[in-house]
Amino acid sequence: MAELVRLTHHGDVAVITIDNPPVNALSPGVPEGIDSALKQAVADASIRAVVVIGAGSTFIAGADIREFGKIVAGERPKLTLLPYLLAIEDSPKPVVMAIHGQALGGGLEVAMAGHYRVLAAKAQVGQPEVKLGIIPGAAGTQRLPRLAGVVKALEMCTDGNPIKAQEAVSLGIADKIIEGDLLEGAVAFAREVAGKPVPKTRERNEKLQGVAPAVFETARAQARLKYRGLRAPQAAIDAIEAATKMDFTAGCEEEARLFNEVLFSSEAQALIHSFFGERAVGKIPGLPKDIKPIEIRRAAIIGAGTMGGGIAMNYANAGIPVIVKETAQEPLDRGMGLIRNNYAKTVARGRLTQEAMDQRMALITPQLTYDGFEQADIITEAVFEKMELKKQIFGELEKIAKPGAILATNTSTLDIDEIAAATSRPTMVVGTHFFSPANVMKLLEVVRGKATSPEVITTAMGLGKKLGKVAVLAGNCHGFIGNRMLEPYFREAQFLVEEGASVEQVNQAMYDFGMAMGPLAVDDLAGLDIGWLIRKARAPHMKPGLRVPLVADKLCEQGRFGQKAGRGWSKYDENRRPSPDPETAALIESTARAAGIERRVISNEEIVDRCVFGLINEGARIMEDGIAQRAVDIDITYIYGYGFPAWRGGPMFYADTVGLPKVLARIEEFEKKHGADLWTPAPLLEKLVAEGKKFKDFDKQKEG
Ligand code: ZOZ
Ligand code: NAD
Repeated sequence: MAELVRLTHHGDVAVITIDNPPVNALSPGVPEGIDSALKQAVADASIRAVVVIGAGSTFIAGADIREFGKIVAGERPKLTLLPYLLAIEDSPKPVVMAIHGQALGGGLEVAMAGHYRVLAAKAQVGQPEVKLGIIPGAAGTQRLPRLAGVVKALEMCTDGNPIKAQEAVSLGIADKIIEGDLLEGAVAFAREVAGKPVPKTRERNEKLQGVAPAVFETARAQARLKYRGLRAPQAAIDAIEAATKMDFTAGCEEEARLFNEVLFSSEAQALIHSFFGERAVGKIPGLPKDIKPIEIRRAAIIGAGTMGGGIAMNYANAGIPVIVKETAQEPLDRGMGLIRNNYAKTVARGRLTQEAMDQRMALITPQLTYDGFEQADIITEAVFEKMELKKQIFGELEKIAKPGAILATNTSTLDIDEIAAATSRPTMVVGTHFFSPANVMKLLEVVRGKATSPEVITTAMGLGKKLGKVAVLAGNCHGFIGNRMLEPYFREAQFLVEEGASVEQVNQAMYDFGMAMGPLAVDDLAGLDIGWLIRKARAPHMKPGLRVPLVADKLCEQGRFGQKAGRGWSKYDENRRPSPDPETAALIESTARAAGIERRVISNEEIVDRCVFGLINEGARIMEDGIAQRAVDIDITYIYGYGFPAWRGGPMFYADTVGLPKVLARIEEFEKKHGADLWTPAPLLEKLVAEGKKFKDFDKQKEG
């Protein structure tokens, strides 16, 4: 195995290089390696200063996140990074940290233990631990406020976002930006400071003085709002407050106590699962590794509605020219107007320059013809959700698209194979299911048909990354992964109101569980007419006598299509603020009474269990059917596409956390009460329970 840490001499400067690909994480052996190299450098009389640098594309991306799971499982002792960092700071010879790429988490903690920090112009530094449900554990909460000030440290440790080199220098986190060769610049800098007394971050207390207690109270209140239900941001604030109240050693002890508390939390396990899950979904078992993706230089979209417009923005944002075709001038103008408005809002918020907006708008060509489609590498259909229309369009595309162009559909439910059969090139057909609003939502569900070629699958998955999305691969069935699971979720939400819960109670219970919005609020936002159309199309295929929700169709018959109509499950004012709608409540009651449904008091626990266990049971079937490759694919789909709380790890991880025997028992209870048609436990769930296994064991087996 290659050495994790190397020591070389550049004249009178020692250079310690960390070489632990891909991101120089502080895996076992790295801190020890730095320590031993430093000891050698200090003992060497020919050396006057030390530079620490990362090999490859980055400095240090933090602790090795894989180790955390082992610590929690009791397979590894606690990490002890702090003593090594104290040794760096206590070095009598100056230690210059030379940072390119990222210094994140433990990486920034290592950097702050050095006496100086120099940065490459594109470097970034940050304390992203909260995103993993933990806090800095090697004095980050004690050293960062000493360098950057308490307010900035609070911001960086609670939002977890990195900052750029220039800001790091102006805040005092780093000393200077090196233009040109970083190592050369760092060595020259080290020579300049050699022989001078070494500044120690832990002894710099000026920025800790006179901080009003209100600063922490405000930070806590903001974090409660912004990071609903999360403990780690609060713990990070506690640790930074400790830095202002205790000496450095006591502050570090307090930080370690808080670090251990959060490390063992279910929030941290879930967020760490999400971190690796987000990366795991890109790995597709069974696809040859050496496939060359098709290069996407030009794109075209059919339909400039809600989705077509958002998808066009994705391409423009990635610098890819895109044509948008409509049937008539009016919808085309409306679509382009929406795109322009969306960009203008971002400019007004200061998140985009006018110049960048103009460049992006210039990449989008609106038109009523197929002109230029023959040059597109990918054509995405985003017209109404009607099979006949989609087939007609794919038939037309066949004649226009160049050979080798990907023919994608944004359908949310329809059969990809049936659409593909409308062309003579089914291998080129794929579902690229964007989520609304497509310019914002991070999920891209890539749907493979039975004929979709490996090149097309690989390209579509890679396209997700190019467009800044997380792409998950799904198989072809009604609703694929995400919307198929949504069916029992929405169904139960509606049954619950028919059985006596109020619309507000159902929404609030699911919001309190952690969902971004309650299910009936989502329905109102998306538009009740969408589900109505789908239900009408599916009605002939439904099992006769099966209990179906009764109220949604009635709301639609009255034109209560949700937010856009000002009324749906709730009432909406001109600012789209909801309030309870007595007319809806009366309609629910009369409908339930007429259907002979007994109304009763329903607990929030029942609401959560029926909605979430409905999702989980269908998720297990989806795994069994091979529609989802792994449980983690479902988790990531739900976190990024449906507002499932990442700190619960996604529905399948949540089921593992609750315990599959408990989940099964509750589903069996629902089966007895509400019938086998709706609640028969998924055979995979029963099998895993019988074997004493979890969904995550299923994933391990899949990965071999
Ligand atoms: O990978 C991106 C990133 O953001 N990584 C995570 C950074 C982070 O969260 N760091 C904080 C870690 S926690 C910490 O450091 C706690 C702490 O305070 C230490 C305290 C010690 C304990 C004291 C106890 C008392 C990054 C921006 C770096 C790179 O992005 P890219 O898009 O270029 O690449 P990715 O994300 O695809 O990553 C490439 C491969 O590297 C794996 N990886 C990344 N960061 C890792 C890591 N593996 C372990 N540990 C990390 N910190 C990543 O999973 C991916 O692997 P493959 O197998 O999918 O290729
Ligand atoms: P929409 O009604 O907002 O837009 C559809 C657009 O397609 C309209 O502007 C219409 O004029 C245009 N159109 C119809 N026939 C056309 C043709 N032959 N040529 C060119 N343009 C044509 O619909 P939407 O919400 O954008 O949905 C589009 C697709 O995306 C559907 O398949 C839908 O199921 C799917 N989808 C929608 C959402 C959502 O939340 N809205 C989310 C994911 C997927």
